[in-house]
Amino acid sequence: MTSDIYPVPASWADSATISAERYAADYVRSLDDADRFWLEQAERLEWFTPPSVADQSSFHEADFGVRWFADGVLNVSANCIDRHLATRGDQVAILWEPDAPDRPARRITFTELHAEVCRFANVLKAQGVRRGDRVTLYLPMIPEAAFAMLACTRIGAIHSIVFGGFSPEALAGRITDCDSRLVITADEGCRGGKCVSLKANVDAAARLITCLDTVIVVRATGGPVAMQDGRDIWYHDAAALVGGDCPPEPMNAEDPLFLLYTSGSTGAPKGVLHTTGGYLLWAAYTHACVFDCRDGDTYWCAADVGWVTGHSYIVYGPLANGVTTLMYEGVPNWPTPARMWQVVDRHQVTQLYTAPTALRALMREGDGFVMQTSRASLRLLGSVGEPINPEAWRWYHDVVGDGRCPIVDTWWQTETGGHMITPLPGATPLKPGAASFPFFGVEPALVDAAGVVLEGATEGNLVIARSWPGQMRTVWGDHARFFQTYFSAYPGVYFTGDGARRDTDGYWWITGRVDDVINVSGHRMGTAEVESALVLHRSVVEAAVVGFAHDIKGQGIYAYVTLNAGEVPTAALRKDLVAWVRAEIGPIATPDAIQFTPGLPKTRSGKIMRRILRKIAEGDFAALGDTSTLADPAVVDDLIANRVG
Ligand code: 6R9
Repeated sequence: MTSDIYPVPASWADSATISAERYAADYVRSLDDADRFWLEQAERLEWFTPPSVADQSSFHEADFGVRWFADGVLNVSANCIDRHLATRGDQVAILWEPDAPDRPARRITFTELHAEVCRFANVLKAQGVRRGDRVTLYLPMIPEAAFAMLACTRIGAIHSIVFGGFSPEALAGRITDCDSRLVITADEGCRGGKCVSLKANVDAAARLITCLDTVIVVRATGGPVAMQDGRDIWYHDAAALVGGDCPPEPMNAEDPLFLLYTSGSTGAPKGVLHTTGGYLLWAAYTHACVFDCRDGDTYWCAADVGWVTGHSYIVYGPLANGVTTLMYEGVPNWPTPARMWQVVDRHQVTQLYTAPTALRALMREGDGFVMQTSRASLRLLGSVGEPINPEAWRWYHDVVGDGRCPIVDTWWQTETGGHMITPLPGATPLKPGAASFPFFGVEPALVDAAGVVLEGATEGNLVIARSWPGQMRTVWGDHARFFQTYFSAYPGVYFTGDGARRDTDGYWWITGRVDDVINVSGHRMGTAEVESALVLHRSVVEAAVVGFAHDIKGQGIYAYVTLNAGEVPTAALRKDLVAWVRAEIGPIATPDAIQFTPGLPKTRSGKIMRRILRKIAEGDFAALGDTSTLADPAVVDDLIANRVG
């Protein structure tokens, strides 16, 4: 690990909202005088009824629950739009850059956003959507995705966004789990010059389920679409029939805001539920402190709205703060590896927030593509999604940012709603690869396997010792699973699933997942999900999936597959299995390696020893550890001999 320290640049130290002194003082206050601190922060939002209480949460089984600002009443779209109209009506709210660089950008002002969102909300109402109903969004990265999200919040409907890269099967599972009767999609989504028919995927999903009765289709590309009578409606037709006025629905702070499905170490993806007040405050406050945007800034978070990063840091955080947010339809390296830097120049981007996997892929193309652009507008760089290796960090800092811009390496999760451990640009001297210090109100701790709290410079399992406003409230339809997943391993604290190290200067370094979750190109995936997909194939009797270190993706997917008796392992079958997993889950779950094996290493009680499988996938045969508890130690030799490298 590196010990370099990059001091706070003078330009930031002089002007940042949060200085080092302010961070130190307010962090202590946020823990020692938490309720007062959070009621003060809540004033950042506009409430119909301001809250009189802050934290009423408990992580203990007897009175378990997460609750914040419980008597407050507000509306998210009013906070993200209406309250800016008087002061920023003509300012661009959403600046949209299309996939193809020769197509025009779209600039939607706050006034226009208000009109679009009100109209969209009225379309939903006309379709019978009411407070508390679930609406599934399966959309490309077009402004209508943000309009639809905000329209849901305006009328108190709960949105559930499914990433456009998920397959019809995955989409169907997420629609039925929350019993959503309406889906909003588009004709096609285009990324990297290739168009995918999202509407056709919705049609395929609809054939697998029964709850869906309305599909609203946004015309994005004009590509071919089959409309089903009585179920499918063009958005532009429906919009022409409704009025443009839609007052925001007063919502309780603890009313559900959105659901987002995410992978865990066991079972099917779970619907993470966030609520109205705490989530919005967390998104807005972290966004304000971490990115420190000023009037005139153009802030770009290069994520997809299908992931939590897109929710909190493309839409809700920046818009709540009245910041111009750039939304990019395409991919980082098309039509050229210079594309991201060209977008930065074209729109004079001031803050850029992206993922290490994109940086590693672009870094590999050489510095030339970066150097042909100016990037002089950039003041701050951000990283999210996985640990950033020091090499990629230095390239980002030295080449992309010309050594001028601080990097905020933000550690957080779908479950946390927003940043948890992160540098603040005016307060934190940086160490490449360290997430550095906890945000206000966040109390991280390290525990060993037995749950004993570890002090000083050490490494362990990362837990959070108290609630924070942006914390998820439940797993949709399964509150017991919420407790079981996050609060049962170490009683009284929230278990993140990550490992971390605290160094002698008190910096926090995230070391990666300690459970059966892997991180492929910044996308979170349960190994169990890929295994379930594999065993659905008629040739497969058993499968075990592990992650392995991958230069670009961070982690790759390595699958061990046992075939049914009589099945012959062939290259064609291997190809077929890869296609199968892509169809079951989506391209993001494409296995990088499939190894056919007559058996898996199991204990006598039948538990698969994943530790051994991980080592073999890594090619690390020397350190397999104790294999004596295996029912059949000979499988290990076969696994080593037939490793796919
Ligand atoms: C925001 C997001 C969460 C998991 C998390 C951790 C990894 C995210 C990180 C990071 C190291 C960072 N992770 N940011 N690891 N440094 N800056 O990515 O949410 O998709 O739920 O993934 O991603 O392992 O537990 P999500």
